[in-house]
Amino acid sequence: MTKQWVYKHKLTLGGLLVVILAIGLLASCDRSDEGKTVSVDTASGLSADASAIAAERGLTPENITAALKTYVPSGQHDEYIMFSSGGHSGQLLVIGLPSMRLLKVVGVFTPEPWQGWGYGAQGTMDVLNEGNVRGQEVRWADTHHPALSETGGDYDGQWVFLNDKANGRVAVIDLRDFETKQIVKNPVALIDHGGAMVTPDTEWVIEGGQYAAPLGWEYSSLENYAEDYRGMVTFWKFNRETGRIEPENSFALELPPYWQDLCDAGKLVSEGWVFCNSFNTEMATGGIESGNPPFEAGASQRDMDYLHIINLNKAAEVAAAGKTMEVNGFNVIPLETSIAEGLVYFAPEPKSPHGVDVTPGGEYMVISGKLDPHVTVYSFDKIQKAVAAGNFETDDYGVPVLKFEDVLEAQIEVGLGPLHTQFDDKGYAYTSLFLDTQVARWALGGAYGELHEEEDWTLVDKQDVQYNVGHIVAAEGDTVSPDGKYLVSLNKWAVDRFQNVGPLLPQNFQLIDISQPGDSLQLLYDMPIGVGEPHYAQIIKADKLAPWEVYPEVGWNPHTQSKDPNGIEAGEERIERNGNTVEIWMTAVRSHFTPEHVEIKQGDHVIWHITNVERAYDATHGFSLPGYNINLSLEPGETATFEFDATEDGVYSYYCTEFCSALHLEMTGYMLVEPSE
Ligand code: K7E
Ligand code: CUA
Repeated sequence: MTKQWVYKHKLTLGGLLVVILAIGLLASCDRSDEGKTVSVDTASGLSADASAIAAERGLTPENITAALKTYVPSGQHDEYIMFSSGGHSGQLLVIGLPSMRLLKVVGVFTPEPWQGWGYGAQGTMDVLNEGNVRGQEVRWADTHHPALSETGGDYDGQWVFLNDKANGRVAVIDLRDFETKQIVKNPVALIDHGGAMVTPDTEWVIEGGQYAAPLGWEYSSLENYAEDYRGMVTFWKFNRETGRIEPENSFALELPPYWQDLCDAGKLVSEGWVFCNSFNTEMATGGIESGNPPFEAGASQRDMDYLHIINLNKAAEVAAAGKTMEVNGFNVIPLETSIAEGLVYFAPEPKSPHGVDVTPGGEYMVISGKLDPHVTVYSFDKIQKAVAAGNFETDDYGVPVLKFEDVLEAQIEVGLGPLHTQFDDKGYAYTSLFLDTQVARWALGGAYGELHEEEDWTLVDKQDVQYNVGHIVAAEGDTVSPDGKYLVSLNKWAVDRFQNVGPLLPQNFQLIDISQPGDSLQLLYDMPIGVGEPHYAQIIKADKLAPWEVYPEVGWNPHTQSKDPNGIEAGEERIERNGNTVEIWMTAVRSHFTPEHVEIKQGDHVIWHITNVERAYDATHGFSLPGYNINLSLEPGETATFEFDATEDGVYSYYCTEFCSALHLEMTGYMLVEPSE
């Protein structure tokens, strides 16, 4: 029977591998392996045991090769790490490749109890409060695009940035401890989309807008759309020394009220420039209920929208020279200044575009029009020549519009609903096709033509995915030196791929082997994502990450990344009262808190510091104070502080929420709040 299932299937690469394996093993049937006798099935090359398992489970040769390519044995680590947006969860997902194992869900915009993110610990509350919107505590996010920090256009494994489309925010996550350090709220726009993307040395974090509104989202009637509503793109200045975005050194560009979509930074030959898509250049304002065309029709009437071509280096000079206006205290370069200084050019792009992706060398910008079956490739060199020649018309706002034929390099028919493009090391590009629910592999031209055998700018292969892919992401796929090897398809629909879990289904991440040239794409693995709808992800070589095993010193404050003045050593524990304020310095170690009794009075204000004095890898303690909504995660060396008013009297058991030792249940204490009467 094993013979049957090898030859029943056409000899794919996977099948070939099995056969090669068989030939290798034929030589030693019943060979002795570490003293054990292994009998080998001569047809499949698998041991008799493995053949029996494969037969029992109905696995095809393709299944078996996929399993061999993705299985990571216990104790071994993945070769790549994928950082994925957590969608509506507001978090960042960390996933190992090729195993597709979920390693962590990092708390970012949304409280996360296990990490003690947003449950009392001062630093975490401070960061979440930075993300408040005009005083509203916004505690969810629609995260779309994570961006790994780069040095010289390559991921350097130091930071990740993540945007929140819903409330126009950007977060900074430090990869020394995988914790969020900062959230900035965009002062100019309530909503964003084209973020976060970084420039090749992470000097700037790009946050493009989306649905136009008056700057600062001030009120104005939709009748005044063309005059009062505006688009924007913001450039956040990132300080690598402090690991923080500096709002005072950041700026935005005022743009026409087209709906800016994704952006990408130029690199190498196009470094210093930024490219953003737009749609709804029709400036449709909807109103189906009043007999107007609905948004989706009104916003897709024109054949062409505008690729925004931005001279970021020059814009930074103009901003530094103070040629800005202030919107909510934030520097904005007015549109007329941008036009006068030559900061912004447009190029026509078909048709309701979505993704813009710059090739690894920075020579080409690949655009996908959602309603156009082609990808359109622009040449940076031609853009520069067209700008220099001054051969352009202007849009209604006076922005120069370069001629399509002057800047076009190629158009490749890839299929229906193209969205996003990624690159590999073999001169191929990959474009997601939402409507065809496929991933297209196509051959780049120019300098990349030497890397592959196919004709330049031609379609090479298509891989079915399940179902309706949004973004795709290739290993190191946004860098100047992509690795190829793996591609993940971030599918919007799962339908029948997994056990039915009710009407709300997970999304489906599918791992695809892109290591071989030609029409060889192979689907390897499905990973359900049940915590929100991720949009984009980036994949970094795991050995570029060097996070701490424990915090550098006992008494470490993760939010300042330095020793906390209230961090203590064992033996320094104490409780001090000053009027109505009680301050506690506590330590945690296996398997006790010191002190174990905290006696206070109703109405006291309590300031409580806890230091985990452990130096052992993975010796984390939790701290829960029920009734006061406190939960901390105290990683080895960490000091955390929380404050509260003891409004309620009673007996409160605080306890460790991490199963840290055999006597973990005994790691507890009493807080006694004596009634004030
Ligand atoms: Cu296409 Cu926000 Cu990048 Cu979703 S976006 S898919
Ligand atoms: Cu410490 Cu459980």
